[in-house]
Amino acid sequence: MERNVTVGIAQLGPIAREENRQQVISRMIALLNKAKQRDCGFVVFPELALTTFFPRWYLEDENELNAFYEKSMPSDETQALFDKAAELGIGFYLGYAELAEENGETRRFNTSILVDDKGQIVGKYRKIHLPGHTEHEPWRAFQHLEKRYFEVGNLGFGTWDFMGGKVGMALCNDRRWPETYRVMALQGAEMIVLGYNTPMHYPQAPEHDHLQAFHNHVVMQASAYQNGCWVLACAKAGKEEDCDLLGQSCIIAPTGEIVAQASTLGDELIVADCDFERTREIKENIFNFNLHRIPEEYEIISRPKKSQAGK
Ligand code: CDV
Repeated sequence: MERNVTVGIAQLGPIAREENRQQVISRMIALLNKAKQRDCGFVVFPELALTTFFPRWYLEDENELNAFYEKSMPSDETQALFDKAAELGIGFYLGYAELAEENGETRRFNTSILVDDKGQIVGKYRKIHLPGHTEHEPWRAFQHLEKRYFEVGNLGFGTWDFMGGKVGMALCNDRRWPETYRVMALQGAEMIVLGYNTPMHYPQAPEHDHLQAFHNHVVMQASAYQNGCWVLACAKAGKEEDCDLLGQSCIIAPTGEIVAQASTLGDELIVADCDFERTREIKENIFNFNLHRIPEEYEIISRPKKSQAGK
């Protein structure tokens, strides 16, 4: 059976704080139309794709903060994206800020979903590795308050039967952690899809700013190879409200090779054919988990931390 999908990475350029959902969604729909012209069956959008990256501000007004979250998905505003994708027969991955009511409590998550080619949500992931800080730190050039505005995701790293393969999801900082990929690969993942917002400036270690591009690719290429997975990575890029965000959206083969890469810091579509069967080149050889993994020697990795998770 052929298990091949043409994927498009729909990198978004900067989204201004004043830009509303409708404006952003019309940019996304323009990329979906381009994806259709290039025969894509699946399109990846970035993390927190519907708004500017709001954790860069310390917001005391709850109404102002809540305006960046989605209370339902699809919502009245995002329905147009779902409708257009379904009309074109394209599935998609979308990152957004989620305001959920669970057991009578309001909860906030940095979330992504998988949507099939008929516009049905088939999978949801809530970001597990939240970077940044909880309190206002005025010494920084900009804030990174993901630990304040989101809870650690409570859905685990899942995989879904999707487009003829096994697909997993992650979000931004997750891509730097080897456990992210390995936990999904142990569940059979053949493709890991993720969106990111990565500032070029890292306030705690500015001496590493020139390494942002290198670190972005080195973690994803190594992880694709070590787990025999396709990795599809979509940036929000460019100068967003005085913060320079890394571009470099890419499609990485299970060999660790980059097969397509964005060349701008704006709205841009990159495309590649991804054959799920190519995962066998790695999964049945050098990283054949059944033959070569020695989990008895890895027990320390899964021991719980003493401190509270996420703090
Ligand atoms: N949105 C992110 O998770 N960004 C982090 C930055 C803050 C280091 C990243 O890992 O790219």
